[in-house]
Parts: sequence; structure tokens; C-alpha cells
Amino acid sequence: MGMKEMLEDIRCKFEEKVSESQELSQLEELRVAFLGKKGELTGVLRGMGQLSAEERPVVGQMANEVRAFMEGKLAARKEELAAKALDEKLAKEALDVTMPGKTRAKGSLHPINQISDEMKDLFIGMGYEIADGPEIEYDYYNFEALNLPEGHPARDTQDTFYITEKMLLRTQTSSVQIHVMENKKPPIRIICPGKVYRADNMDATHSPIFHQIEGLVVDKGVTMGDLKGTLEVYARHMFGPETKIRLRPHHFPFTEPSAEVDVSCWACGGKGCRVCKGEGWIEVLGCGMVHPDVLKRCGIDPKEYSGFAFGIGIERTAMARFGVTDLRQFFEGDARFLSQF
Ligand code: 2NL
Repeated sequence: MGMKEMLEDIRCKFEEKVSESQELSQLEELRVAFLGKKGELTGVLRGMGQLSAEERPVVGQMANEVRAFMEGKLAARKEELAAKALDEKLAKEALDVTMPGKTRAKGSLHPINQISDEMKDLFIGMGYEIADGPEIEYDYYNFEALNLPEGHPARDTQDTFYITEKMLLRTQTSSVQIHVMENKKPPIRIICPGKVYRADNMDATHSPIFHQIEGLVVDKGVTMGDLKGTLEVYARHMFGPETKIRLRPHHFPFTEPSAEVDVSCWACGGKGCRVCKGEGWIEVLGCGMVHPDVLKRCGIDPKEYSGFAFGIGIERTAMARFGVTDLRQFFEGDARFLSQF
């Protein structure tokens, strides 16, 4: 076969292979196989030395044309394949804007936080500040400072989680109020919301962890009348504007006098119904005038100052407000329960 025929042969073979190629990588292989240093075209050109002086420029020109043709074919096919790849990619990534969207479940505040926030808002509106403190406390701040000395039944290890002999999980947020009284001169007007702990088994009305808000006001000339007026505002805000309150004498070691507070039933207005178990009244909190010994221990002179305090259970209030009969539901985190509030 003469050189011209060989060149034509290479050109034909190359053209066929290029048009059959489906991948950019195949094109690169063809380029190397035909036009590379050890490629077919290069092989033919190497044999040009044997040609006569007349033939050489003719074959040389033809070889150049073949090379130009092949390079042109390569570039054109490359463009075609790139366009094809892009089309495929776009088809694969096409966005169907008519597909239904993925809905995200909307969350809401936990009922305990709703009630707690509502209480905080009310007391902030009356000029109270929010005070915070540790959940792990010294025995002194949880008990001793509140007239609950060693040996007092409230300090029983049956009721309290002890960490060491002198440290425990607070059973009430009164401990925070003791810290405030130690560190600040009256007037004091604070509420202390937070988690408290009791070594109780979980049942429909008990939990080893629950939430409380305690309030404390200490100033010159604070009276039981101020306490009662404050609680009346609280009761109307939480249970409706028609709500009446009733103070029943009680005993707490840290207040004197002490009282338990009932509100008129929000369901029947006091006539007696299932909600108030026929009583017309429902107990909602405990309160009293801060015991002079408690003030004294915090460095506040009870001859100069007096104060009132109260403690409200948040779970219990939330159960009343929302008609929940099993406390455990507040702690289970079942979205079917929580989404109702
Ligand atoms: C309840 C209701 C109460 C207090 C908490 C208190 C705090 C200080 C001084 C005096 Cl620092 N009192 N808190 C007072 C009365 C009731 O909580 O049923 N507790 C067992």
C-alpha cells in the first residue's frame, strides 16, 4: 500500500471511531492512538524519509491535511459530547415545581413554659425582678435558713435527694430568695421560677422533678393586706376576672402567719361541680409573712422590715388551667399530647 492510501485509510478509520465514541475519555484515547507520539499518523510520517524528493512534499501536504481533518473531527465531537452530557445532567436535575412540598411540623412552647411565662409576665408587670440560683444547694440555703433545722421531718432522706451530707437538690426555690436577701438590701421584689426536686415516685399527681415559682417582697411596712391584694391580682389574671380568693390558716416553718390560698372554681364560679369536687373552691398556692427569724438570719432587721412570700406549683396550675388529670403527661414529650396546647 502506498503512503497516500495508508493516510486515507487512517483518516477513514479515525473518522468512524470518533463518530462511534460516547465519552470524552474515549476521544482522548483516540487522540493518543492516532495523533500521539506513538500514534498511527506519526508512524506513517516517520516513513517519509524513504520517499523520493518529488513525492515528499505531496505526501507531506496530504499528511498535514489529514492531521488538520482529524483535529477538527476531535474538537467537533468533543463539543457534541459535552453538549449531550449537559443535556443529560439538566434532565436529571430538573426541578418539578408542581410536586407537593415537604411540610415541617410546627413546634410550640411546652404548656409548663406557657404557664411559667404567663406568671413571669404578670409579676414583671407589677415591678418584680426574676432571680435565678443553683439547683444543687447547700443544706443551709434549702432548709436551715428557712427554720428547718437538723432533725426536721421535711429534711428526711425519704423526701430529699442528698448529694453529700451537706449538699442536695433543692426542694423549693426559696433557697434562691435566701441568697438574694443575704446579698441585697430591701426593698426586694422578686420571683424565683425553676426546677425543684423531691424523692417521690412518679404518679398522676407526684413527680421527682417539677417546677415552682416563689415570690418574695421585703420592705418597710409590708402587710398581709399587700399579700392578699397581690394574690387577688394573680388569681384574676390566671383564672379569670371574676375569680375570688380565700385564705385558710396553715403552717409553714418559714412564714408566720401562714395560709393556703383557694380560688373560686373557674368551671362553676363557686356553685360546686366536678372540677372542684363540689367544694366551689380550689387550692392553688401557699403563702405567708416571712418569719422574723428568716429575715434576721439574712441580715435584715425584722423590727425595721417585714415581708411576704408565696410558693406556686407550676404543674399543678397547668393541670388546672388545661384540665390535665395526669401530671406524667407533662414529662413524656408525646407530641400528640403537647400539640393540643
Ligand atoms: C408551699 C408554698 C411557700 C414560701 C413558699 C418563702 C421563702 C422565703 C421565706 C419565706 Cl425566702 N417563705 N416561701 C412561703 C410560703 C409558702 O410555698 O406550699 N410550700 C411548701
